[in-house]
Amino acid sequence: MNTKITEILGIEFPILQGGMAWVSEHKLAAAVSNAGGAGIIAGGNAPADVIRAEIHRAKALTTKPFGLNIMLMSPNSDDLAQIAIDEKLAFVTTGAGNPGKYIEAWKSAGIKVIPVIPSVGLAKRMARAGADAVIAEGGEAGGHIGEISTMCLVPQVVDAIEIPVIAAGGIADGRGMAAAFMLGAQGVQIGTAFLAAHECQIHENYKKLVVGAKDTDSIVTGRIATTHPVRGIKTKFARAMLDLEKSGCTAEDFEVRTAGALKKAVDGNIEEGSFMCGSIAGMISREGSAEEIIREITKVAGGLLSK
Ligand code: TUI
Repeated sequence: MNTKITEILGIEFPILQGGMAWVSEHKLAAAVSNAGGAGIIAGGNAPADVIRAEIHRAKALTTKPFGLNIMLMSPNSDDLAQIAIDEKLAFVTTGAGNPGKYIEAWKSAGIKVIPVIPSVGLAKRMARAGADAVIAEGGEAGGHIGEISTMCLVPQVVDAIEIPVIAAGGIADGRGMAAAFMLGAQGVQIGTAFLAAHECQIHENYKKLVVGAKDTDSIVTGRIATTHPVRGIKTKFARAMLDLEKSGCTAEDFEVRTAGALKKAVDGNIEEGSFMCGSIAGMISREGSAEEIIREITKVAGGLLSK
């Protein structure tokens, strides 16, 4: 399982934990890093001080490398970018935008830079700007997504750039990991499967929705009313939001109705929560520790790849 990604990040298995806003906090990140993967604390929209405290808590739980995910639509991005430097983190992943303006400062500080990209064009720009690797995330992923599927995006990105590619979106077991490697990826990012980790602190209602989901239970909202579509569980609330945008509501209306909905989901609010997760949720059928999840995925992927 040694690849350029394990080498760059100094980890045992080429598995990055998804940077999921409100979900990826210190206990999950430390557990993934302690199990040999790359744990990640997600900044989301949280205030910078809250994230600094999360980083300190993670440092108390692991001596292994872990990273920070910066959601670039957050008003706190500048502060979080600086925190990564102050805290001498091993790596940064970014989402929902172009992190170009931060790359030089991160690289000077010795931080590995790994942007999430939804297209070949952005992958090329990131490679030119000095990124160490990219995460090619397909539309099967949870949360804010691009248009292209993982199966189509990953090989095109692999062909277009020289730096290593990490595949994301729809990968939750060893078969998915092996398939991603066949497409040319040198690592995978896994989010949805870690929602079912014992160390993941989300409300039991959220875990039950993920574990109980079947293949057709995720939908994408925000495609009509906004520029940032989001995939999550098809709850009554999510269907109501889809109806709302189909009825021709303004972007502002939609934002008002969905503001804070991810935090509500993490707190277990079935009526008003946005239970973001990937369309692979249908395959997640039980909870386990982060270590069990990583061991199982790498065992199966390793077996398939060695055949
Ligand atoms: O960022 C994500 N997933 C997320 S962020 C998030 S928080 C949120 N909450 C409510 C509404 C919207 C977001 C929940 N899930 N994944 C990585 C990702 N990045 N997916 C797509 C992109 C992306 C999109 C456009 C990356 C770059 C990009 O660039 C546009 C440009 O500036 O060129």
